[in-house]
Amino acid sequence: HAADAHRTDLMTITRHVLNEQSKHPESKGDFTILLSHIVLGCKFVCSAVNKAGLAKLIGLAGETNVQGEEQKKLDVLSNEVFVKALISSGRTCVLVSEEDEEATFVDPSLRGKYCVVFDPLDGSSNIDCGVSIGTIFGIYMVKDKDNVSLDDVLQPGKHMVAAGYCMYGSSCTLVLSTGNGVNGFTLDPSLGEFILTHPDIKIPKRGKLYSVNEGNAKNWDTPTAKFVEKCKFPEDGSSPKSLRYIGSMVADVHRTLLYGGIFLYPADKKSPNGKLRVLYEVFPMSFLMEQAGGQAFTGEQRALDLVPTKIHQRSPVFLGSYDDVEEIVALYAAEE
Ligand code: AHM
Ligand code: MG
Repeated sequence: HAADAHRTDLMTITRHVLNEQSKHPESKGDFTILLSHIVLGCKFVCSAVNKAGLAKLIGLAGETNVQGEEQKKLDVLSNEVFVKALISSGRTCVLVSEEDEEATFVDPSLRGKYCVVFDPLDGSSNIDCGVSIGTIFGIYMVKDKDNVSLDDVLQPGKHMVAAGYCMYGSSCTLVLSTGNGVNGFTLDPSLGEFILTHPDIKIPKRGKLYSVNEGNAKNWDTPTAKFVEKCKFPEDGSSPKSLRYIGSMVADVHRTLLYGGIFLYPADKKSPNGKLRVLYEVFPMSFLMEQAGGQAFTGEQRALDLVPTKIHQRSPVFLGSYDDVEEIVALYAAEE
């Protein structure tokens, strides 16, 4: 039985990536090693998030515990774990984290050919009430290992070689693309391994859900306002869409990827560039959406074509099912 084969022939994330890389004869296993360090970071954060309520890890940055040691907030702790894991992999040269103002340039002795941009714990304002949060990452390849600069990460998203996220929810799910489709893996806590549970994810061509912070509506531009109005009062006789908004990007994007629909964090009068960060939020999620057959748009262009000029730059984003994003593209085109 196929189900039996599944139970006894476990496709771990490492095995899956090794299979993919073996199609490239020039591959020396560096990517697999890098990924195993990212996976380690995700497992650490998963375990810390699960214990957060118990261990009182939350909200204690700057305070001291009974041993007189400083307790760290979960996002600070997660960042340290990722930075150290990435450096020690020996496969990275530039790191950009949402938690660090400056990029980290890895010491030449430990340098490898990959640049990693990441948000170690996105949606951390949701920790205290147990809502799903996640880690988001994108990976670029450096041009010249001996001549590394910020230009290596100030690249359009279409130059990424891989992107993914890990969601710490009712289960721990890692979704990854190495530019050849999208696959989802679920952590089996008894094995400590991510097992392929969602092979070759494709987003429905059109969805029944929209996801946006409507509390910002009074400051929206015309295309965004028109689009959301059409979700609620369709003019073509179709059913209205349902609203789902968690306020945690990984969870909102994960649902959009699996069920279809559209997620938007648009520009508004108060935040002309929206809220989400280009390098480690907009790009990785846009990369995954395109790889799953959906699309991602900034209000001006294909999201992955955007060329960032600052590492913490923000951009509006509309991403999800192909046909749903096509509608917002048309509304912006009609504005011009
Ligand atoms: P954070 O980096 O401060 O955690 O903010 C990012 C989060 C995203 O996960 C989410 O999509 C967005 O902020 C929600 O913003 P808002 O509360 O404005 O709706
Ligand atoms: Mg964030």
